[in-house]
Amino acid sequence: RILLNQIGFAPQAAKVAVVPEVSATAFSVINTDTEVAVLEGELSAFSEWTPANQVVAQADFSDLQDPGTYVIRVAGAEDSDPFVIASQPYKALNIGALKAFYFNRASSALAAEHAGDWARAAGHPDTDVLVHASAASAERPEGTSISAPKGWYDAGDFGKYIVNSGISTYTLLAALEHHGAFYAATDAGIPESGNDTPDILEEAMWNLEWMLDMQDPNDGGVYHKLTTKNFAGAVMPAEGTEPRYVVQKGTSATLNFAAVMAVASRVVAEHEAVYSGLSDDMLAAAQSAWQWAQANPNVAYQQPEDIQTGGYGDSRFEDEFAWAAVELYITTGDDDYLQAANLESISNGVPGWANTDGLAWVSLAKHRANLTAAADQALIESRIVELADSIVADMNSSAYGVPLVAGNFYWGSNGGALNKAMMVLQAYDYSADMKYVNAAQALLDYTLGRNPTEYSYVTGFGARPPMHIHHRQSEADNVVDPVPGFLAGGPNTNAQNDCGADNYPYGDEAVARAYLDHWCSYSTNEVTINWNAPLVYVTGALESIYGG
Ligand code: G3I
Ligand code: 9MR
Repeated sequence: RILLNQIGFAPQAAKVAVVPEVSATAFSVINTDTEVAVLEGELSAFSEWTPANQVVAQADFSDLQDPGTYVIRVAGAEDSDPFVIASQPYKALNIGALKAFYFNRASSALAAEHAGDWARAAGHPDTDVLVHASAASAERPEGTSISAPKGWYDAGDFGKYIVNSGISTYTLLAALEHHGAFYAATDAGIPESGNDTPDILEEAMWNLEWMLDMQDPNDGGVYHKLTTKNFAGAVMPAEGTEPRYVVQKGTSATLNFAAVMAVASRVVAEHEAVYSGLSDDMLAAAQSAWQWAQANPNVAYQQPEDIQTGGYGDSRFEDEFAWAAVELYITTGDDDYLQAANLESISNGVPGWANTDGLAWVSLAKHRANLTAAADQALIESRIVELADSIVADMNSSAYGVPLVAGNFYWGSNGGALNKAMMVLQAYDYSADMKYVNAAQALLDYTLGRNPTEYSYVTGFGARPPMHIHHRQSEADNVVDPVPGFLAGGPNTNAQNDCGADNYPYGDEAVARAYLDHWCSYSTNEVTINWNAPLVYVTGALESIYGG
């Protein structure tokens, strides 16, 4: 099959399809209404993309800009899926991806008015959460009850994990900070839509309110997670009624919290009339978390013996220290935080829940016009541009035209691809060079169908989306379609034996095909907030850049 982005393209976007090995050397683009070929072109030379073990050529039809619905045709191959060229091609996807967060809200019923077929009862009030032995303190002994409602379920499970909430919430807030005009005009159809604040901020607020309750007011430390002892079965949220605990304070959770609250403080400050006093409270919370981490700089999360849910353990803290310091510096203008960030020793890289260095550079670059004189502007630019140029180079040497290499196919690879897209877009801000936008477009194309599994990896979007994501609501709700707007984790070469050894298409060692659309495959087909967040970011950024 000819592979491409199954949704389509903005008129001025780079447009590429991938063509399997055939003897033809030309392609045509057919308007599906008229059956007329509106563009004919030469295929690139065929070459191998090792992650897919496939020899392919590219059909570049960027010149076609007329709005319409089309397919790509090559003699000897099956036609591509139909796609559109249209203005705002990713507006609905951006809203869907944001709305996935709403669908994963804890402590709230979802009304049919907002949730449609996926309306459901409230689950996990989390107003009576027990302090686990690992989190006990003099003021809050083991078994004490605290209240920490709201927040998003992390993923297909019902846990609420601070570390992963950190990058996810940051990415939504960054989307708003970077592309405010786009989000001011977005109506996501959530309960708060129509008030005076952007929906993306309202959605982030659902999690920020929970995060604030995860800080122990007695010392500023932040609990690593709020969880049951074991994963629930495939039940609806309201049926997940096992006791919930807050577990162990740690350095990584506390610094994630500090970073996100520092960002939230400056974002909320723009809406002081609505959130009176909250900006100051968030900054104070960020600062007391920072103080706790100064006093406890090396407390790695150790999963207690009686807790089996997600670990999110991380023992490298320089990146979280740098990120928190940078966000506090940007929000306060205090050079002491800049010094503490020790930026010369911090590299830039594609972020993930355990690697937050890149987030520090993103924030510095975006706020560069307002930094103090002590900031090394040349260093910031070089960190951003060097990473982006390496991504562009990977795109140019890939037969698929997609900047992904064999090492990128780990648990959550689709989230990794979109975080890469987010990072390459930061360089566009410095030079307005479209090569950076084209690389981000290629990565989005990859997740929406320009990949060897032929899936568009987002539920409800594209011709061939996943139907059986590892997501408890989707599995338990008796609705055929999964909850829409979720990005599946994607190919994973370290896939667990979660569906049995015979059930994986791994035999050919094509790493980009190591994916299974089945509920059992949590290592390739789960969904999480931290993979959906860059889907929101990238779709909003491309809409904002292409305009129209
Ligand atoms: O980052 C390294 C990379 O540098 C290296 O090249 C690669 C090669 O092995 O490994 C990468 O690390 C992987 C890491 O994910 C990447 O973030 C680990 O192998 C992999 O085991 C790890 O998987 C994590 C998984 O939990 C198991 O711990 C996922 O990131 C993480 O998203 C997932 O999180 C779970 C929660 O625990 C529970 N809730 C659901 C959620 C999603 O499945
Ligand atoms: O559903 C769980 C998923 O959220 C996690 O990412 C995954 C790995 O920690 O574990 C899943 O839970 C499985 C458990 O680990 C083993 N028994 C089957 C569970 C899935 O049904």
